[in-house]
Amino acid sequence: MKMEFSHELEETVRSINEIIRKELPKVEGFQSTVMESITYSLEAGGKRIRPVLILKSYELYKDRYGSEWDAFMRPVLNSFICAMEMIHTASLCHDDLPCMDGDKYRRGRESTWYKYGEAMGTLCGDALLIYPTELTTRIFREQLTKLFSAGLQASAETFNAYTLSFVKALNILSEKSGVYGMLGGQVVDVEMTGKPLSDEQLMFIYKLKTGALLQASLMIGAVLGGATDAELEKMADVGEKIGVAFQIQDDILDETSTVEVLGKPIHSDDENHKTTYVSIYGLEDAHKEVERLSENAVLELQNLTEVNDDCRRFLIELTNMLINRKK
Ligand code: GRG
Repeated sequence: MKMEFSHELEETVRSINEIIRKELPKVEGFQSTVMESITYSLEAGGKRIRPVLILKSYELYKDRYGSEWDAFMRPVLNSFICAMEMIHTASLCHDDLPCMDGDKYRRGRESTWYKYGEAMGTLCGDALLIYPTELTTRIFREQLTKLFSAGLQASAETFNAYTLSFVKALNILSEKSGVYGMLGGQVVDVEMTGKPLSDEQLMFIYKLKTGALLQASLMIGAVLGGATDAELEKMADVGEKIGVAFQIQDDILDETSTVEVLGKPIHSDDENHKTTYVSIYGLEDAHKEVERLSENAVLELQNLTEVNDDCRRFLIELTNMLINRKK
């Protein structure tokens, strides 16, 4: 019997939280404060949208290559699930700093810098940015070591396929986080604060600042699941649309929601003199654009071929949920 979407999402998030908890660096040593702040930031109850996208886009493709592929890739996938949530959380830590938005509350509790001080808030973000490389490369190395020490004679072809998928995934994660991704979008956002934006500049910010990590999540799952380059392109398209829709919905919520529901300050765009889709086009057109982008993303998901139908259905429901989300 098929699980109801909301129940399946809850179960998926629960399993993702377990995966993340296992990989948190232990709170120990002279530098334990930074580990404590990492745990605090990561366990603050985010929605885990990006990890869910990684997991489900992996499951769209992974059946093609059988259980051997899955046995090798699953721990690698889990490391990317943690890595993505860490980088996302790093961006929230830095975004909340007094030199950026100066927000004191996030995810319903004190933001990291407000609880641990500005220096530790900065270092926590830095740590969450570099730990993903440490984690993903360690897990991949361990998987390769296991493969060889078990005496399994992986063919050169299999070895190359694993390695290529891993390198592509790490490359996507880095590129979409950095100057050609989230960070690049934030740079323009910071520089243009208080100034009018052209449509092109606004879309640049939305695609990069918010869209890049959501897009990267779908791409990383697909690449670890063994999708072809052409299929990867399609996931990139879907991800971009979901990403921009997600940010416009974020703008709508900043205007229409409450601190209690969002767990962070409202009207912050206005107070920070940010030009947003809502401030340019108004709420009604913003709603319409979120719907238009999501419908297009759903259409593209429906057109994917040779993918797992249950995962496709889940991703379509998730896309519909994101446009109607209240937080
Ligand atoms: C750390 C590489 C790096 C760069 C820092 C500060 C910064 C550059 C970027 C900020 C990017 C940013 C905060 C974009 C907003 C994206 C957004 C809408 C976040 C909210 O995501 P949700 O709703 O949050 O998924 P939860 O709390 O549910 O995880």
